[in-house]
Amino acid sequence: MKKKIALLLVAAMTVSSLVACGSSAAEEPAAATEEAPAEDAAPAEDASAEEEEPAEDAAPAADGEVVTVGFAQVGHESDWRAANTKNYQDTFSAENGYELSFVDCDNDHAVQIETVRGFIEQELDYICIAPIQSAGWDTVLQEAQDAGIPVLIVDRAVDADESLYTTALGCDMIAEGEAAGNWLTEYLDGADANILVIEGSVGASATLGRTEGFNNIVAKNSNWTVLDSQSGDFTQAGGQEVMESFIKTYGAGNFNVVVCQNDNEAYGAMDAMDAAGITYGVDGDVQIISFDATHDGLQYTLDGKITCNVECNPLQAGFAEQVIKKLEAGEEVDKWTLVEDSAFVAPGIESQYATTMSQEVLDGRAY
Ligand code: GYE
Repeated sequence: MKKKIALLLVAAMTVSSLVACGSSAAEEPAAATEEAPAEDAAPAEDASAEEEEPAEDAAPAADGEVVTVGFAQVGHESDWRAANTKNYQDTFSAENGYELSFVDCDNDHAVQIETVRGFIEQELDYICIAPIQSAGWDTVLQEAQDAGIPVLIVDRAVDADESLYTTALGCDMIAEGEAAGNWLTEYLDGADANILVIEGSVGASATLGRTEGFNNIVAKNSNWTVLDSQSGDFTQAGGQEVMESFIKTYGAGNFNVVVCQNDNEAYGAMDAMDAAGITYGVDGDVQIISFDATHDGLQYTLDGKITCNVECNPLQAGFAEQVIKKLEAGEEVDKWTLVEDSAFVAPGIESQYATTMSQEVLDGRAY
């Protein structure tokens, strides 16, 4: 059924040449099919896609054929990523009528591009890309389009022209950054802020968006200073390293807010502050803001160590499957699907922007 869809798509996009199928694809992808990426993948019972829109139709392919899907995943840098990977593997399973070629691109843009070329070469039915960085996609997206393979940009965004891909889905990263800033404005209630930011991976839309959104709110608070902003690469080790260097440079007592652009970085930052004897959390000298709101991140929020945790829902595969089912049925799909998220604050804090953490909220966390 791949060819059928391919031809339909190429026709719909009025792309001039049909003979470009196969394109200039280079080598095999880095790996294929069910490569296990993360050491700490979420346990099976955590993987239920209960926050997703349910996929109603039974069989994905009307003609009963297996639908082949390539997923060029970012890597295995975080708990969020592990939950996202597991969700894709569970959703695009053989039992559900799919053959998933999963490739962990280990946070390497060049590997990710070659992986997509490999998928094109294999003539897969659909390609999902979670872009490591937002720049540098035009050429390979054009190659996929020339080959008539629908591309779903998932989780993070690309800055390519939207005519080069079929659909995009994910959280609104700028809104997440603004949510963090709005909560801080409310919480500080006019008090000064000396802020250190541990950013995510350089060039990732999750990093760019969260930074831009937070800075939009910083600009509205003349008594806030961002002392420094450095990448911790979305990893715990990166978060710890950056925090250690911040502590050396700025010294304890000279900052009162640390923004970590994901939970794993926050764990590393907490380790660094523990080692330096700096107190943090609702009763400490430093307030930590984190992003993702994974199960462990929310445990720290419930414990009052992370004061505010802005959610990003990793259970996104159901949205991708819905798009694929629609395309299989010859239906039109939206260009953009927003995966909604919210925010959580430590017990004792009331916020118009966030839910106050409780054991019940934590128990209901699926990832
Ligand atoms: O916040 C981080 C992961 O792209 C939203 O990537 C995702 C981010 C997430 O490594 O933990």
